[in-house]
Amino acid sequence: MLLALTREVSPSISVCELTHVERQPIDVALARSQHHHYENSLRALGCQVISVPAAPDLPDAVFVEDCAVVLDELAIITRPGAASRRPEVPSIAASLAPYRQLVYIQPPGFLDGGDVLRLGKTLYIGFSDRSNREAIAQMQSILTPFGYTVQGVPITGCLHLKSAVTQISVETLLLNPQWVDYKLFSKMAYIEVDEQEPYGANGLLIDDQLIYPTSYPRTLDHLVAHAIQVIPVDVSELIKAEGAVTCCSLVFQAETPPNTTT
Ligand code: CIR
Repeated sequence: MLLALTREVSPSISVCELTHVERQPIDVALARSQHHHYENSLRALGCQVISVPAAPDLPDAVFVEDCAVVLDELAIITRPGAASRRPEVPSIAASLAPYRQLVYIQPPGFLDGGDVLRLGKTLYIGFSDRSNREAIAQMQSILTPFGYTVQGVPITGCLHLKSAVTQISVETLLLNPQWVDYKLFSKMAYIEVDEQEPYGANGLLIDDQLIYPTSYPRTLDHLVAHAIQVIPVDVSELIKAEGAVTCCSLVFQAETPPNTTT
């Protein structure tokens, strides 16, 4: 079945890492309620939600995507680019251990899962402040034996590759052309974000349904007009922490072991 690892919003989220957005007050109670709705959307799409132990002192702990890249054959445990986020990793690794062989990114490599876009057997990895060439080279040597191709992708102006581009259907990407070059993904069709919604390229595709933030209504309308099946979620408080929808879960196929919580 499909599992989704998530972790609750930390009470310290207001002091999260921020790179490209200005700090604004975050309503923690609202962020938590939005996160619960997000988890319910995952459940409605057939996921069993597994909770990683809370980490109240780690402001960005809700953004579990950055700590691992889960593939069918193994999970790569990352070394996040922001040092403040590295203590998030052991609990994510422990939560994934029942399901996958774990392989770790080693220093001096660093990598955030938000920089990794998998399209079939190709992993596109953003060269960002959070992911370096050393880690991308490690990904290549870990994954080549499993038949994957790893390709580094330049990005500008945003935090992660998946801030700039995500997959929204089998053959379609959603992207911000200011931040990433669509020609890198020439086998795919693409839809651009609305000019007024530069942060709107992050959607979470589960089967043929797209979890997508209500904060980007113009882009949402374009998606619906292109017959994308959208599940709208309000994650406005998580967006203030420079997150969106892919970053709040790790979704993968697995047998369910006993004693898991939903
Ligand atoms: C950070 O800067 O690390 C967090 N405030 C936001 C991380 C969002 N992660 C993601 O989109 N994969």
